Amino acid sequence: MSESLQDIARRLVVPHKGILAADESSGTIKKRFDTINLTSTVESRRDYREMLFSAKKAMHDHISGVILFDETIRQSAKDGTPLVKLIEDAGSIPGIKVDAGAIPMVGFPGETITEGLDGLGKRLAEYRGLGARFAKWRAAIAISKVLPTAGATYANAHALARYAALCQSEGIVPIVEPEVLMDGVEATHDIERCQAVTQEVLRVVFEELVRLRVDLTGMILKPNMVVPGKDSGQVVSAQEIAERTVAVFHASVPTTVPGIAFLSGGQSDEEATANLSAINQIKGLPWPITFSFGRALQAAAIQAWGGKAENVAAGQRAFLHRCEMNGLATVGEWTDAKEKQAA
Ligand code: 5MM
Repeated sequence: MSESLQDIARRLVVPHKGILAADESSGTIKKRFDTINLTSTVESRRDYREMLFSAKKAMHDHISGVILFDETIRQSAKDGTPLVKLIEDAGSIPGIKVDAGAIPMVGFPGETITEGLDGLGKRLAEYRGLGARFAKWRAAIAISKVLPTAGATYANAHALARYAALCQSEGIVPIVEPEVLMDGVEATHDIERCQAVTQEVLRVVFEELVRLRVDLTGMILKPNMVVPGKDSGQVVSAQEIAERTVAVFHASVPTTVPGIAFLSGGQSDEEATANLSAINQIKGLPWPITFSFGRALQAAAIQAWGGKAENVAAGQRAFLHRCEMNGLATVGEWTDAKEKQAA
């Protein structure tokens, strides 16, 4: 018998584990490879993902699910093993990014709308056949003095809800990702503004999810943390970030949602881990709260690997270290001392 949406969702957010967002589209992975002077090809992308997914301890102990890009879900390792099987053999769940990216929204300067709904039902059925048990759709919301507008927030929330409903009808758990950007149009906003915008965006997203009859018990929310804009110059403690983020969730996220998994959004590796840990130190949270990091899980691994076969073990060690630190953060037990000691 196939697992229920609720079972899959619960498995994605078990303590000590979180989600690896390895769904960089071709343009994004090229940017990452540029930093190590590696040409992005079908083979180099495959080698990189194989390095991550075959990191046995990291994957088995700390990665509950992996978000893949269309190319990756169809690829096999050098020895012919499908990458999806590598993930499953580690006890992790394969997932798939199904949005087609964010494009400028007509009539809304500075804002974007995420595309990809046409034919989505059929694509989801195919991805399920390829092994995907959950999916992801990201909406990007920029902050400026006048943004976001109600129109763009609503349009993105509506698309997220249509996507989520389609996923559930295909037996796939939707990860709903409304990212309020820390480095958007101006990025000079303070943490208070990020808090207010995130709360309003989540309110509208849940309103649309309910309106379109999405089963809130069979989804995962992937939000941003409440942090100041990247160029604001504001310095805040992990504890303040944690308190403001949790306050937003209490105001906007129904307790029937089985779990929350953060994006890292351009924070440094250690900041993202420290903030996640501070959030999980808050008592009485009604949701399991974990990570669904892309950059904050991979940045060190990619540098240590450097695109060279002889550095696979070094890349996997760097990946394991971040996985272990974030695993501790899921139970509020990360400390700077553990970070330094393990490094
Ligand atoms: C890994 O990056 C994902 C894909 O980005 P593009 O479609 O732009 O190539 C991205 O959606 C990611 O899953 C989330 O934003 C979280 O990643 P970060 O790096 O913010 O933790």
